[in-house]
Amino acid sequence: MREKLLETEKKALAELKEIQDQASLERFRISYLGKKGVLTTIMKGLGRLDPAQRPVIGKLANEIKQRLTAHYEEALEKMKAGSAGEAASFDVTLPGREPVYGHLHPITQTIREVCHIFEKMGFRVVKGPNVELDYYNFEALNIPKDHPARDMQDTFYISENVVLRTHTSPMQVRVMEAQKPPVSVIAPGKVYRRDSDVSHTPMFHQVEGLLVDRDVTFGQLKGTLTAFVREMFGKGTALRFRPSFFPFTEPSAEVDIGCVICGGKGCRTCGQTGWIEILGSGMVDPEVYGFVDYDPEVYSGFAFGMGMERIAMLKYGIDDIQLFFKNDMRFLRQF
Ligand code: 2U9
Repeated sequence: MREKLLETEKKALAELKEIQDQASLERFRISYLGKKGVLTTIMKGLGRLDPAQRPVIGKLANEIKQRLTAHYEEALEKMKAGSAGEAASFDVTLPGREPVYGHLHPITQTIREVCHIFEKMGFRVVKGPNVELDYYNFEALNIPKDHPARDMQDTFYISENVVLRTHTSPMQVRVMEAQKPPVSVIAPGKVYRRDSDVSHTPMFHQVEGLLVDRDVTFGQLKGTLTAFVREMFGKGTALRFRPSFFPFTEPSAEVDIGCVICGGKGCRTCGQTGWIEILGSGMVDPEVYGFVDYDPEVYSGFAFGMGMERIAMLKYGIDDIQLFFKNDMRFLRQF
């Protein structure tokens, strides 16, 4: 027992010599001097010794505990003085470390810029659920059950009647359901389609607009979108309206702007046409009014929709949509 005690003391002192930080010092205290520490455990076992041996070994154990406690306290004092010295030698006049500032993602910036332009024209921003009822996403937008857009290939189904919205249009239906005209809203947000290649991602961002009132005309649609394009892409931007088809608008038109890359001369980006499609639009199909209890004889309106990734790519001259979703700081820092 005597050897065991002396050996323990030797080992503890060797360990204490190597200790450099307060956490290790505390661990040392607990393991040697604490209530469940080595010395206390040894002392508890004294009862099993020969009665003649007990006082001798007990005394030795006590002495060792006292010596180790003194060494421990000395080490603790030294360490405290050391860290105070370190603090004293710290130069408080050194310039601070520059924090890394973040900023909004380029797509968020683009959404805000687009919304702001329409807000200045009197449109109100509305937001709604990304998980939508089939009714709001398709049925009420005059997209019947057998329409190809409803195919599992194009739409993410949550269940038979619930989908990830494929456009933000359901929100406009909800607004019309809730209020009578005049309505002028802009609906930004994420939309989902089962598409993934160099120019498509399964989730992207749209901004859609809707304006319904008495005597709304296609001329007003043209004026509104022309004002938007000129503010977004510059005063001199050329634009044209091209006939198109959407189930929820009649007549429908796609809007092209003069190619931002070649200035209209013809290049790879515009497929040598000098024009680039940026959004879709049209007069709200009277069929849609039937679903929200608006009288198509009294009211008319226009709607439009655009993809934010596409708008941002054109505005900033980016040729790969995937860059928006890779979180590569070398790309994001530029905005
Ligand atoms: C209601 C009635 C009509 C919204 C519209 C488009 C035309 C359109 C596409 C542009 C590129 C979607 O992001 S994209 O792929 N959108 O072409 N969207 S009219 O029409 C509505 C919306 C709601 C009640």
